[in-house]
Amino acid sequence: MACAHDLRPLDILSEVVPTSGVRSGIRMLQVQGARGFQFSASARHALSFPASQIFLYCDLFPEEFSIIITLRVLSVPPKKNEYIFTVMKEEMTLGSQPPCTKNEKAQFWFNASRKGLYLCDGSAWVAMLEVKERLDYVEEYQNLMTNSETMGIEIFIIPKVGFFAATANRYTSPGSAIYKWTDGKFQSYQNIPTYQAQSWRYFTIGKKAFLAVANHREGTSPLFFLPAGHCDISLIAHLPPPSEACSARRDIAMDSMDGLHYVAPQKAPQKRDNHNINSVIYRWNPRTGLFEANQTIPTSGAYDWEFFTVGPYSFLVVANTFNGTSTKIDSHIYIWLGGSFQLFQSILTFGAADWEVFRIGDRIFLAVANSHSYDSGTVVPNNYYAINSSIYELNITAQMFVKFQDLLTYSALDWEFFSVGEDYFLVVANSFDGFTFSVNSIIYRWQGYEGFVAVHRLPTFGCRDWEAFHTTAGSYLMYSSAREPLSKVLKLKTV
Ligand SMILES: [Ca+2]
Ligand SMILES: [Ca+2]
Repeated sequence: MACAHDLRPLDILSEVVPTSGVRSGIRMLQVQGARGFQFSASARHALSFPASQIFLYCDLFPEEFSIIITLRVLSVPPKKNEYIFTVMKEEMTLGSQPPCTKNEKAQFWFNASRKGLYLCDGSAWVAMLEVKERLDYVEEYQNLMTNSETMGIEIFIIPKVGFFAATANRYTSPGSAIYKWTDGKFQSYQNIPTYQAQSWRYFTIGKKAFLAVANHREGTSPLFFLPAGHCDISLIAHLPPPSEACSARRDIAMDSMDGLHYVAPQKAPQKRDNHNINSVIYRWNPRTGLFEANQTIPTSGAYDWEFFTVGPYSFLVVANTFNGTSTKIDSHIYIWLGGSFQLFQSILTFGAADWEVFRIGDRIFLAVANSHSYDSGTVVPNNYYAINSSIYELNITAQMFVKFQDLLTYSALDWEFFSVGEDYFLVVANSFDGFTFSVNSIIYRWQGYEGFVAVHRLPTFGCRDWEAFHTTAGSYLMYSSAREPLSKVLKLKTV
């Protein structure tokens, strides 16, 4: 934007303040030698004027914001009506996020969707002015007919290629699907044969990108490799080796520690009723380019693995669902010590289906989705499914997670944490209330001392998984259904 030469000398106060003066909203301040006018925040619209009054020949200047530059001059001669204006830099870009490297240093970028002005500091865009958005309501945005019922969604970005969603679908043919975000919607991109797929994980090791799928029945959990710069998915490995057939995997956790990388699908049970089996931690061998078994961990119907770090420490948490007689069993948190994961803490869970790790400021939380409360040895409860799911907070002094809050859920299968503007939210996948799969999933807002408070009730059917994602056009939630071949994208409308 080359507007600097179009600037004319301007007395900004005469533009803002009517000749008759203003009665409120403006007052003069003097701090040592500097004198200025302070505009009250509530009256700022009354005191604003169109930017076109300054930028006479510039159509590009967005109406949504103004630039105010105040120069403090230490010694000002009395009664001198002079104001100095300058446009700091002539370059500005609109549209989606441009690169910010040394070449773009000191350039501006106006993000139209977030109504923010950003300055490139040579490596990252620094917010100069940002309208803080607040979640207003949720709107149905896209109905995505899926290949079959969908157990899990993974949303990922391949740099320079785009935005993708992988759905883990029930039926082998046509298998699971990859969708690409095109013209503001997810559109079919590729089908991949899977066997009652439970979940996908996208991860990178160095410059290599991978997609791993957890197959529930039959065969192995394949690992796919995505060559940099495009999305031609090619199979590179099977985990575990095909000899260990008849698997019951639910999930794969993938993260890096100390430059090493691990993947933890659940190992095959030998009998259908044997739920207590070892899960395997795989370690990436950069020399062979393959994952190799590193450690086994006893699990009971492990549904979900989550990896997280706290300062220099690495943790792995597993959601144990069922030991063959009861869902009221311990789920375990492990800490990485001396080359393997060691038990850190056990937490009683009720058919735990998911752990979600999230941070608010410097506080660290773990939320568990409890799916059902069943024990073959006790009296049948009124309802197996209307039970509490719990949030735990890490107490650094006590070196343990301590219960923070209970929330009533209906066969909860997934938690997803997300933020909008300065607010934090959790959405829970409620799947079944004991009678019907038509149950509301709930968005909770973080309200500090009150904890999480329900703010939105979203009708869902057999809800299995929630994912949150942001594009330059806004923020979205997507959910999958384990009961019908329909996933939905919802748009978060903000004010
Ligand atoms: Ca999880
Ligand atoms: Ca999820």
